[in-house]
Amino acid sequence: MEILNQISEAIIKQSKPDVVRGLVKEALDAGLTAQQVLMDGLLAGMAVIGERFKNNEIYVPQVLVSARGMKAGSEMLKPLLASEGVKASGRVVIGTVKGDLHDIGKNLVSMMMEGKGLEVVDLGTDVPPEKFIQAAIDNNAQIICCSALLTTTMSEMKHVVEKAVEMGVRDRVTIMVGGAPVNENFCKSIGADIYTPDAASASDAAVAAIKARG
Ligand code: B1M
Repeated sequence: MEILNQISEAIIKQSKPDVVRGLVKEALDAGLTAQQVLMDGLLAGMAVIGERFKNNEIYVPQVLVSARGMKAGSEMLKPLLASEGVKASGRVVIGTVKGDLHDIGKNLVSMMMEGKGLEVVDLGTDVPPEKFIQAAIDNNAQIICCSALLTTTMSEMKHVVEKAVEMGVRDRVTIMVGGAPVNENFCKSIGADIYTPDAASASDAAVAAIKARG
């Protein structure tokens, strides 16, 4: 689909947020779903940026500009993703762990969860373990979601699990973990409850976990 390629190209070429917004609008007006625009337009472009960053073909400033375009586009999709979803009741506290400033994946998880009708309390980035736990207590949340994109920060997730034990709420919260360097084995090794590889499976797993809690 030509318009999806144009959206992906706009992200790759670091186009201004207004350009990305215009293309997203065009795609939606043409009848594409928010999910298609997200996956095959915005995320497809961001995947190319990730590869180029990895290969030192582009640097932090360029990645930041692409990330800004991605954010502008995905914010337009947020209400649509929500209305495409199914209502479910439950509350989730989400954040990127201490020392880590990556928030694009975390924001997607958050959006998909809202799309499933969950209430999401987003703590942002660089979130210390005690803040996750205190927010879960204050908001009476059933789930804590931790995102990490760096191998140097993923170990902070273990501290979140330990803090939940220390603050006496471990049995009251399901702790979910995710992000590029995280996997199932790591999840088990730190005593967290659920690992999912992407935003869609994270939102499904959160709904299932809340249902299982009754
Ligand atoms: Co950074 N960065 N970055 N970066 N960055 C990575 C992660 C890296 C892999 C690039 C590379 O070298 N190949 C590398 C990490 C290496 C490692 O640790 N193994 C890296 C590095 C090294 C760094 C810095 C240290 C660079 C520097 O300063 N020298 C620095 C660290 C800053 C800090 O956090 N303290 C840094 C900075 C940045 C920017 C600020 C420039 C920018 C972030 C902007 C922002 O987030 N607002 C940035 C970006 C954009 C990236 C890449 C290019 C893209 C990340 C992204 O947003 N992907 C990334 C390379 C890459 O991933 N290929 C890279 C798109 C996003 C949708 O995917 O976040 O993986 P992701 O989320 C996925 C899943 O992982 C999952 O769902 C999402 C999709 O559905 N998911 C969850 C995420 N959280 C989940 C939680 C869940 C479940 C699923 O449950 C709770």
